[in-house]
Amino acid sequence: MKIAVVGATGLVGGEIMKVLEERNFPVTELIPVASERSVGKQVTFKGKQYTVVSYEDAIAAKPAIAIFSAGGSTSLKLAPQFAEAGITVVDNSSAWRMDPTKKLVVPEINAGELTKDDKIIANPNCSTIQMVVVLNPLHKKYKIRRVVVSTYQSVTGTGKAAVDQLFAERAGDKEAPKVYPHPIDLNVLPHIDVFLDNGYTKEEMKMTNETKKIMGDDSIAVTATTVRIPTIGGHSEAVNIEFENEYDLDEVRAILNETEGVVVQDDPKNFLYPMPLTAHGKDETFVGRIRRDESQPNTLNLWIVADNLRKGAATNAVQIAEYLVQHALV
Ligand code: A2P
Ligand code: 11C
Repeated sequence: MKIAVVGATGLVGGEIMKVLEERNFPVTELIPVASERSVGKQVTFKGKQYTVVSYEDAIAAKPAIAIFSAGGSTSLKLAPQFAEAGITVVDNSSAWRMDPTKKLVVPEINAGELTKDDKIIANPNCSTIQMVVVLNPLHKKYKIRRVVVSTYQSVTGTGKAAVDQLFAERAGDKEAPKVYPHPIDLNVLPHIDVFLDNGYTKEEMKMTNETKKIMGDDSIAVTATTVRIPTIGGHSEAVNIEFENEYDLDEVRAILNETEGVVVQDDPKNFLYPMPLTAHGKDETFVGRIRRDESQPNTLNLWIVADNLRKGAATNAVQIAEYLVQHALV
């Protein structure tokens, strides 16, 4: 199967090619696409060099699937052109997620909604994906009323330039180009994406709105504070969950232990809990620090970590593509 990767020279694009290779996705021809300035550059896939082409050449090559990770404005402009040519787009950007005519998919939760007619499929935001894979099985059992989440997000979520800023600052380079409005090394920024009129950031509202759409339940209240920290391995989240019904802590552990794609790491006495360093490069979502919120009934605290470039982006997108192939939807 011919597969295009749009944004192939970026951080997520590189990860998508790695994941396609590792999971042995049936790629017969890879078509890497990036901006005009990268056309002609080489990328490596399965030990072979591939030349980056323009989006026009990619459409002409008629891949079955195009996985996009080239930012929202590129997606808004190019995804419809690919779809029009009969190419199914799996899009990592925020461009189409809340469009009521597009599906927002985390395969473990709602891939069953996909049909042959879905030509642009949205991949959720990284911080949302890792949270919902843990919330969904608990919602099914105990019904979630409200979620309060604070995030600790990797600079890799911003892209290559942000990783460069962190390491340049660490090396003492004061002249290095800045993508954040403040230093990021030895600092914490309560600011991810742009500020909105309601005082929240766009990242915070993504967590609220995308969660309801993926889990198919508008009654779940979600409030978020999203924070950038100087780490690269993954995003971490402190999550407080209020259920409608009583829960049992051992049963919560058992449910999460059985949930596909979730790994419970919860042995604090032996200092075992999820961390970005240990989640880095992994496809699973890690959960630990599972404990009762003793301040009110039916409420649980836990800590979730995942590699935002993997399950938060590339892995989830490739899993959607796998589902399309396995169910003959492309
Ligand atoms: P390029 O390297 O040519 O700029 P990151 O988020 O890591 O910075 O990566 C963004 C990715 O999106 C890169 O591969 C970048 O290509 C690609 N990209 C940016 N603008 C466009 C565009 N107009 N058309 C196709 N790809 C684009
Ligand atoms: C971050 N979550 O960590 C963002 C990156 O909507 O796909 C992904 C932005 C998005 O900065």
